[in-house]
Amino acid sequence: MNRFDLSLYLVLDPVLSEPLGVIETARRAVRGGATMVQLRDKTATTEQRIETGLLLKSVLAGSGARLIVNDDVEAAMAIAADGVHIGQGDLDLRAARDRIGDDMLLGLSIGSVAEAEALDPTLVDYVGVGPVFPTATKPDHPPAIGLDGLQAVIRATHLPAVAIGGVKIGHISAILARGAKGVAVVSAICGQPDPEVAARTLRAEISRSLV
Ligand code: TZP
Ligand code: MG
Repeated sequence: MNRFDLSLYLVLDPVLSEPLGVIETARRAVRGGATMVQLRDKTATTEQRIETGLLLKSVLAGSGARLIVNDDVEAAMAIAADGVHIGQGDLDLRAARDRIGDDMLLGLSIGSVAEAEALDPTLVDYVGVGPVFPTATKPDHPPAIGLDGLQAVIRATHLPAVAIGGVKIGHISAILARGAKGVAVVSAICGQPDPEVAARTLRAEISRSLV
């Protein structure tokens, strides 16, 4: 299986990435140390995700950062992305794994111990756990689980976990202390005056917290 580093996982939101846009935001964030980049565009078509995804791929080339596509296996396959991320109920995990094969990464969103216990760990490479804190970025999100909830969910799965939802720099040391391998952020990078500086600052705090 593909190696990957969850420490600073950027989830791109096209609206929040204005005025720079997702391509320039990703370029700068990776320069600042983002290790994973997820294209998450709920309203785009597969063709549009392929177009954007190919541009992202060229921007990430040589950086070591992994490119993940949210919820669209066909777009991920078409651009030969590093992986796909799916939510609860989005797609059948087995069908997604069968379609992408063993070499692409498969990430799954979970938000409870029950969801952690229900997943087949042989199908999934990592889990996104949250929302840890309330966030305006995902208006319809289920109740935030907090740091204790994060730890409980992580302990219920042996998969590497990245924490998501309302994550700001001040939360990083507590999140990593609860067992997460990294943080996934939208608004802490997208729409920041300089996504490179934002990413570099987050990355420095992650490095400090990991020692
Ligand atoms: N899934 C759970 S919370 C969330 C997603 C995509 C949004 C996180 O955005 P932000 O701005 O980092 O709180
Ligand atoms: Mg989804």
